Amino acid sequence: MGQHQQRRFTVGFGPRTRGVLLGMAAVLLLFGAADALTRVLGGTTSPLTAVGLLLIRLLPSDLVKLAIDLFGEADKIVLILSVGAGGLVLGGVLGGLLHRRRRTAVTVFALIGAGLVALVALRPESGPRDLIAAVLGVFLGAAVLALGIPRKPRKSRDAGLEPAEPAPADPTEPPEPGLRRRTVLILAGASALIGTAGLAVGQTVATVGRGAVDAARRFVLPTPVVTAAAVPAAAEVGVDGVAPFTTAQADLYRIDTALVPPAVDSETWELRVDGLVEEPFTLSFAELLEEPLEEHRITLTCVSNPVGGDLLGTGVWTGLPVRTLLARARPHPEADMVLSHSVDGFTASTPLEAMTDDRASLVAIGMNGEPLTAEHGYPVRLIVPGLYGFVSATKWVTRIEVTRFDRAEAYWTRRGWDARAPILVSSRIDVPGGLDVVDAGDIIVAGSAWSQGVGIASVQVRLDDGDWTDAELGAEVNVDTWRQWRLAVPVEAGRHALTVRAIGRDGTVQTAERRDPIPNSATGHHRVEFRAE
Ligand SMILES: Nc1nc2c(c(=O)[nH]1)N[C@H]1C(S)=C(S)[C@@H](COP(=O)(O)O)O[C@H]1N2
Ligand SMILES: [Mo]
Repeated sequence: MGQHQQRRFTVGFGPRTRGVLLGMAAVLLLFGAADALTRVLGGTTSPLTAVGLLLIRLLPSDLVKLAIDLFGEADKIVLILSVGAGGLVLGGVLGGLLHRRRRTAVTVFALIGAGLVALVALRPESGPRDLIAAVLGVFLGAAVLALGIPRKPRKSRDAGLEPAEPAPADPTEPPEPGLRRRTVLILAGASALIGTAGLAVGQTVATVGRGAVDAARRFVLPTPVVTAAAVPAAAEVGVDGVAPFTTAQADLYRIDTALVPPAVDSETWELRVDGLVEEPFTLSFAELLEEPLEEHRITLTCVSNPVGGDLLGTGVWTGLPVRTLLARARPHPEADMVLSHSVDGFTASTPLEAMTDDRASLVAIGMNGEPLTAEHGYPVRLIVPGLYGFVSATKWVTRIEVTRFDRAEAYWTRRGWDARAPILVSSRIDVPGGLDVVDAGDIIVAGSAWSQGVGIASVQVRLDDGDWTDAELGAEVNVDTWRQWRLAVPVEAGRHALTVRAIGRDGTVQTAERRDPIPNSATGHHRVEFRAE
């Protein structure tokens, strides 16, 4: 068997290709094993998650918002896949370097491994379990990469004792790897498989498995001292296709900068109330449950909601008025802001007034009679009527810091968004849907309108360039919730457009001017085009 034959057999599978495959397999195994181990050990943040979170932090906020707009709830999957693809490319490059620039490849891999462990360590929500998983993943990845390190031909020490190895036929040919190429390929394949399976398991448990974790944590909400009245039937206008007045927690939009909802343990959770106050204090979850809790119906809204979008929802929230806690802490007279902090590093700046006046700002533990789910802030979040979520609705809240707007800045404010962002009067057409085909004649148009804290005075609809006509309103539940509306509109066959605008109880007419969400929400009238035949 000559060198000749072997060469022919390995066409396309030279040491470099093997290195590339091993490098990619090493990265897959690193991320996959660490991800699965993180779940098995009960941690929250795997190296993959930590890199994703770092990217969210580093990427321009416009791009992050764009991704949220483009991919909606799938934005996290897209991010994870991109991180994975980037890792594979990097692993391939390092593996390819193994046989000529071994030291560089090994050093860079070691640095990346150390960097990943450091990233996990730096996450506020991660603990020893996350670290152990990350370190093990890095070691496994390193072991696979090491398989590609070429073995130097034996020399000096045993030179005199054993017959020298035959010199390679071609002196420019690099030394062969320490293991036979078949073995190497099998090991690479197996590592890649294990890594992929690990990722699949890890990521699935991290997202889908949440439901089970939530269920395990379920506790019965204490009976509130103030209960919200039932939603009167007249609040719903009875048109199919209109978003239900009450949004199920599972259907509520989710917007946050956490890839995996942090797993916060209610046993160890604490809320610190401090800053510019006379009497800083800390409250445990058990203590919070003992407080006189109240129920309030409130429509939560995201500043990123596009005109006509569905980044809002309504529920009955159970919690303790924030003003009760602030009264206990006694803010200094110069304080004008509450900076609420979360385990995930998110912060929101809320005017102090919005948490001390008589509106229903809550330290909330439940929605629609159930504990919060992990996605929506378990165990405790804030809900403030009249303000967009990014300046008020901190999930997984752990600290209420009383401060001043000229001293502190919140997460999104540092990224170009407003420091204070009251919700603007707005409305949406739910029926007909865009591009629907309807029967000519009287058609029913219906949707929702909101102006939290102020209330909706009227909703007006216009067909094509016609006059604004007042719609019929569903019963008002309170000024902090949205209001349904409907109107019968006579239409002739052909293409048409419907436009809606809302008017607040303070006389503010929803502006027609189109504007991007940044810095304090999109504006413009929702317009739906359809055809009647
Ligand atoms: N900890 C934390 N809280 C957060 C956010 C976040 O990224 N992290 N996002 C805020 C934003 S922008 C909105 S609109 C609401 C959304 O709450 P939901 O996901 O429960 O609907 O949560 C707010 N609270
Ligand atoms: Mo938001």
